[in-house]
Amino acid sequence: MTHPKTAEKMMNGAGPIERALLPRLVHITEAAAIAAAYQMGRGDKMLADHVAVEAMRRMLNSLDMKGVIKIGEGERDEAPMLFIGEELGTCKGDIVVDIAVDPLEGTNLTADGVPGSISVMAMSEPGGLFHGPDVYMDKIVVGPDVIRYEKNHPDERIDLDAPVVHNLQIVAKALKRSIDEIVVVILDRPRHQQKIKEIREAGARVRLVTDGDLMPGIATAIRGSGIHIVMGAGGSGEAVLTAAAIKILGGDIVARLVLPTVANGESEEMIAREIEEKMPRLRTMGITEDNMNDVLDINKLAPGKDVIFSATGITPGQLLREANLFGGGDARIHSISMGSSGVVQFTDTIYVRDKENTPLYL
Ligand code: VTB
Repeated sequence: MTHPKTAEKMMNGAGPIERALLPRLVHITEAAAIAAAYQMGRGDKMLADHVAVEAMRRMLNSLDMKGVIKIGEGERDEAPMLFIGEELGTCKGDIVVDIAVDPLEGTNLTADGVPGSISVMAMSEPGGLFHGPDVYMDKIVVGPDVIRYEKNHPDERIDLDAPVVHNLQIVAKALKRSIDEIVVVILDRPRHQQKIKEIREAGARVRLVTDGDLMPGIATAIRGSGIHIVMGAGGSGEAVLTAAAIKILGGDIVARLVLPTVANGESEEMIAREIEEKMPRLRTMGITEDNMNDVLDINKLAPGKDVIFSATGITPGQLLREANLFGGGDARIHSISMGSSGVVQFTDTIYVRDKENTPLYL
């Protein structure tokens, strides 16, 4: 039998962005993660974020491309770098990309030296990633088994507006297990109290995270991670980054924009102030009071055909090991990167400058 040449066909079918930039992308999140790892546990989240941002920006500017930040560290006037609209790259060649970054996802986690922080980014052709405002998205993230189940049962779909138990039932049936055996990840916030109660009443097990529900979202698509569904409202940028990865991995995400003051149950006055502050800008993005509550599916969140994604561990996580630092800047670092062709790489990279003193071991 001749072999099916699957890998060759996938590699040759990759889009221009994936071909040119996926191998570089992982080095960008590695550089940011190493920079942040040096600030791990120092209790200074601003500093940890700052060095990660600087490293990511330096690396992005070395790429032969014309890129623009669509999801970044904030608006131009509030973020000195990697602000929304910032243009990056050498502008050499004809690659043009939209960029979504979170140089340090989990600033508190890094500052406290506790698990779950990563450096993460995605790129696509222009228009390939949802260009949303920096508010929250309420969301549900599930793996490919659920997609397969939904295809075979068109009346049963993951639904943001359905009771929690409805969604847990679908995940349980898709994974051929009972709800008791399902693990839900959700951010530990007062705004999620009711949802957490409903999840527990439905019988599922809950893993509360203080920060960082992006990697857990990706973990729903990876068997053996022990995470089956992610629920709850978190940063909208993180939700788009999750969508980019989960689309490549064949899972699903449904989401809806929500203002933080609304999600966190703040006073009418605070809500009114946030609306006044943010709506003008939201309108420039095509988001109005009328369509703000629309459900965003994966094709809205990550419509791109040539999407690439990379995440590197800083502190230990479910999928990624922590960044190990050796003397003089040498480091060993663990990443997941992937592209629309379907290639998914786990890379265990060792930067060995000092070959005599940095031993390589398996
Ligand atoms: C979420 C989470 C992030 O911020 O976006 C959260 O995914 C936002 O919620 O990892 P709060 O405003 O309640 O913190 C993080 O925890 C940090 O970016």
